[in-house]
Amino acid sequence: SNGNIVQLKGISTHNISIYPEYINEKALKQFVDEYKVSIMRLAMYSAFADDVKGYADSDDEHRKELEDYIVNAVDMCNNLGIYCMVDWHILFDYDPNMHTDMAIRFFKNVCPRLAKYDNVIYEICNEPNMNLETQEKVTWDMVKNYANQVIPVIREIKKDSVIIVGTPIWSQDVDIASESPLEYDNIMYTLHFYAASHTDAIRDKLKKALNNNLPIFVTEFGVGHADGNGTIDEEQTEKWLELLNANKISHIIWNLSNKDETSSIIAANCNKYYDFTDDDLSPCGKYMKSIIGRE
Ligand code: IDC
Repeated sequence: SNGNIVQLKGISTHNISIYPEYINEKALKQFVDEYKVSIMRLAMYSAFADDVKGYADSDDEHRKELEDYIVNAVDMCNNLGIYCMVDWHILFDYDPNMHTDMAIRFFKNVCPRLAKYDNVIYEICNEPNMNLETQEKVTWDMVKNYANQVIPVIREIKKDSVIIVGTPIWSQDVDIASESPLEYDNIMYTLHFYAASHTDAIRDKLKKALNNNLPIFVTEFGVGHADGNGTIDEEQTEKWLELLNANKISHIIWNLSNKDETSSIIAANCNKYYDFTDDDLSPCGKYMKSIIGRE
């Protein structure tokens, strides 16, 4: 808002319905003070995943719990002076248009409650992707159709908040979005990468989008494989970070949990929710500290 260039770096939760405990004041304070985090992302799955219902296929009680959780998390982040990203995390509901009504309901409920905060960034569809049975892909026009219905709902309450829109496929086609951006102010576009899976070809998409002046936010990245597991690819991660940091592109690492998979930053045998020592961090978590902490 002051014309300064800002690059945010932070951590994404895993599914907040499964791992809610990690968002607490003590943990957040450590992330800010020690890890130098300037943004937290709240991944609220919109639909069923990992045996747990999402917002759209849940009941009203759970929906209210999720809304309260998000408001509380934004408040905690605000008290610590950091940003908080509210992520409508579509995934197995691959087309955002599948749950437009529910997304509108969600944003209509939470935006008024968050209106007094200036640290909120809205991400309206994590990763548009494809019907795995028919291989039919969600197009950028389909995403725009959804965005054109949801953005006005947020705008009605918060005129100038940053709103981030996912891109096809699994938030990689920023080049396509850059050829036909949305017609609103303060919109950014999502690029996601998992370093062991996504390399030069996706970086080329990013470069093309940057050449077309598309504002990009890497709202999720992994240092391992796209399935959240696999080995850490430090060489490719460093190539990505070089590109992101040279262009001051904000980025958020996946994920804050102790799930037994490569992308979790907490070691699988650690059952703490705060006061983490370096031994409590997984290899990804240790790498995370160096990624976020570097100048
Ligand atoms: C993965 C989690 C994994 C979980 C799966 C389904 O790491 O534990 O079982 O989701 O819920 C994404 C998604 C993100 C994925 C992640 C890794 O945004 O939800 O998390 N990933 O597969 N896009 C590319 C990779």
